[in-house]
Amino acid sequence: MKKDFDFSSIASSFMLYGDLVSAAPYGNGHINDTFELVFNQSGNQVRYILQRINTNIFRDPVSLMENISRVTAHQKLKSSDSRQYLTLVSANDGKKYVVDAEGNYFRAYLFIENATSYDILETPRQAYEAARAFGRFQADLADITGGRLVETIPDFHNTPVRVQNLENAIRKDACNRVREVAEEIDFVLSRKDICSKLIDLQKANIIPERITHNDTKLNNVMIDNATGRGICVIDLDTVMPGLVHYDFGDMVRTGTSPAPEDERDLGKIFMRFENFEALLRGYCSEAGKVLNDAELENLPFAGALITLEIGTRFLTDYLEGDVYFKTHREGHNLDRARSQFQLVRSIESQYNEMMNLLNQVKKEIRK
Ligand code: ADP
Ligand code: GN1
Ligand code: MG
Repeated sequence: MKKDFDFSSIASSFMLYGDLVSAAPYGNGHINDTFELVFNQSGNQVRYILQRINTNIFRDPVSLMENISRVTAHQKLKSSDSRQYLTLVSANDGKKYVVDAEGNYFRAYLFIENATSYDILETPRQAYEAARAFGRFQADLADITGGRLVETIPDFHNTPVRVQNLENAIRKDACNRVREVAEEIDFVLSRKDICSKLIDLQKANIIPERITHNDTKLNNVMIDNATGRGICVIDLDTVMPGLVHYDFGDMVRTGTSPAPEDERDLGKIFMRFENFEALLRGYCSEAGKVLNDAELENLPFAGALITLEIGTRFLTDYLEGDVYFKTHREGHNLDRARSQFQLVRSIESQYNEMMNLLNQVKKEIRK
């Protein structure tokens, strides 16, 4: 990560009061550069989050920030607790972002104190709470006004396009890595027929487009340290029109395995059914009532599909030379792809149990 940004100058372009005490990298995101800023405000230490938007990935940062402003303003209307939504700090010129001399886009948020974003969930209760927060997020945004949100990354969860990208990367073989990963490639291509299932249901008007978060990795929700409640959904760059399955699927991907996303010991990777149940119940407690039958019935499938899709993206990035996701060691993206595929196997093997539970939960919702 580039570290020599002029933090004093950037910070002074935002409406932040006091003296900047420190600026340090923060968090484990794969995309943006996140920093913790500490200010001395009349003797009190106050923290802020500063982020440099990754404009290689988000090509239209101005529209992206417009999306985030609209989303957070709408959330504010729905909540009386300011820790339940992100608050952007305005720049001195009234905009919600600052561009530095080198053309980097920065935004600043109030720091949500006394809350934690977990890379690995410790208890099913945390899974329930995180999923409840994401469910509420979708429900709150259902009636956002002002027209369709901008698609910040087109085809972000278009799984067939993601597989197509993998096939292109195989054909190019830019880093001569294809020969190492025949098994992984076969894993994806042998599942090609399931990849368009959700998009086909959408095209047939069986499942509707809604406003979704699209990056519901469990570390993108803050859990209150004192109450254990899921309080605030963060990382709003990909909030845009989508299918609810994209959100639920990514919760299953990141909220059910006891091992990290880049675990190399495949024996440690599996879906904990009790976490799946907690995610399903937590999510449905907020979003269940608005979902139609086809949406509900495809939630178990979504876990396998989105895990396969993200694994495919890691594998593609490995073949392309690690140009998209931040990596911290040799073969990091390949380790991530392998772990995702192991999790897909585990999710697939529990399909019947997931459907039985789904039918039970559906009856409870429809009562
Ligand atoms: P990325 O897109 O790179 O994943 P995130 O927006 O998720 O970036 O931020 C990275 C990490 O920074 C989060 O996982 C979280 O721990 C922390 N974080 C982000 N925003 C806030 C905030 N407003 N208050 C406290 N912590 C935050
Ligand atoms: C990225 O930004 P972060 O780290 O929350 C990625 C997600 C992937 C995830 C895999 C914009 O999420 O799509 O699922 O890594 N975000 C983007 O860990 O590509
Ligand atoms: Mg994140």
